[in-house]
Order: sequence, then C-alpha cells, then structure tokens
Amino acid sequence: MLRLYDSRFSGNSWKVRILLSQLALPYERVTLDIRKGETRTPAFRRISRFARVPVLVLEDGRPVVESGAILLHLAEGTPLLPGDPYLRAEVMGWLFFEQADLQKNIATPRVLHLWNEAQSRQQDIARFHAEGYPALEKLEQWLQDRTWLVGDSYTIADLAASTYVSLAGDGGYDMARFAAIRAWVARVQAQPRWVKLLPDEGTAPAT
Ligand SMILES: N[C@@H](CCC(=O)N[C@@H](CS)C(=O)NCC(=O)O)C(=O)O
Repeated sequence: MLRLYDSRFSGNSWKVRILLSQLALPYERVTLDIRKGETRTPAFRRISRFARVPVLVLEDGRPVVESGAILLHLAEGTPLLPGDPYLRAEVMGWLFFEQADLQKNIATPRVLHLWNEAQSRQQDIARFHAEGYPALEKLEQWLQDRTWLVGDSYTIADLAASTYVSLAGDGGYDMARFAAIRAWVARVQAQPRWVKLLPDEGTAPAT
C-alpha cells in the first residue's frame, strides 16, 4: 500500500491527501510533528533526503519527495494531468510558480501566526507579503477570464496552486481584493472528493 508521511498543518502534505482522495487511492498515513523535530531524525532523513514532508513511499518502497513531484507521479495517466505536451508544460509552469512565488510567501507568515510569533516577526511577515502580493496579483489577472489555470478543466495545477492560496488569510493576507481567486478557490474546493486540511482546523498547535 502507498504510505504518506505528512504533518497535520502542512499545506504541501494537504495537496497530496486531496489528490489521493480524488483518485480514490488507499494509503497509510504517518503524521509527524514538525515542532518536535520528527522530520529531522536520522530515521526520517533516510526516507526524505530534504528532511521535509510530504513524502510518498510507493508500494515497492521507493520514496517520492516534493509535493509537486508526488502530484505529477500520482496524476500520470489521469485527466488531472493532460497528455498534450504543451498543456503538461503549462501545468508544470504553475507547479513551479506555486513553489517559487506563492508557497513560501504564504506558508511562512501563516506558520508565524499559528505559532503566535507574528507580533515579534512583523518585519519578516512584511517582507514575505511584499513578495506574495505581486504573485497573487498575477494569479488574479490570469483568472480574470478563465475557469481553470490550464486548458478547460481542473488539473493538478489548480489543486497545487489553490491550497496555500486558500490559507493566505491565516498569514495575514487581505484576500478581499482578489475576487477571481476567491471564486476559483471555491470551484476547486467544490470538486468531487476534495478534502479539508483538518476536520478541526485551527484548533490545535501547528505541527
Ligand atoms: N517544496 C517542498 C516543501 C516541503 C515543506 O516545506 N515541508 C514542510 C511542511 S509544509 C516541512 O516538512 N518542514 C519541516 C522542517 O522544515 O523542518 C514540497 O513542496 O514538498
């Protein structure tokens, strides 16, 4: 059986859980506590060369690291990853943009808020916002006259890009001005078998 190493509040791990659900793939879940250092143990580093979740261990024991790589691997041959080379490149373009421009700029302020460090790290948060807002503006612009990021159907590009964007408010981003993004996130979250980050979101310490 597939085995997913994740953590409860990890948006990158959440992407993989959404896709596993949407593809109806059974898996075993191993949830680590980042704050307790469980991603940095020698045993976990043998599974994850970057000492981070998510990691998907395939049925033959080989690990796949990096959320984007896991999504690409799982979605191969399904309608969530187009077969056409140009459309595949477009999907990958969004996966790279999400990692380079959106993920860290949203995830880090969110973690600082969740860990009650926002007050003491205001300058850091402002720096992340200064890079995150222009990325959100580019996404907003793209979505002005489109339903989905690539082609005319939902793909892993929408799944990957929407996860952290949907959590941006937790990191102090004002999302009121991004109407097209908010409508697109709602469309993504209405897809069949989409799953929430947590059943009891926000009620426990971030890990
Ligand atoms: N680019 C990686 C980022 C993974 C990542 O940042 N994982 C975080 C949780 S969301 C983590 O494991 N952090 C543990 C640590 O930094 O010690 C991906 O997309 O999978």
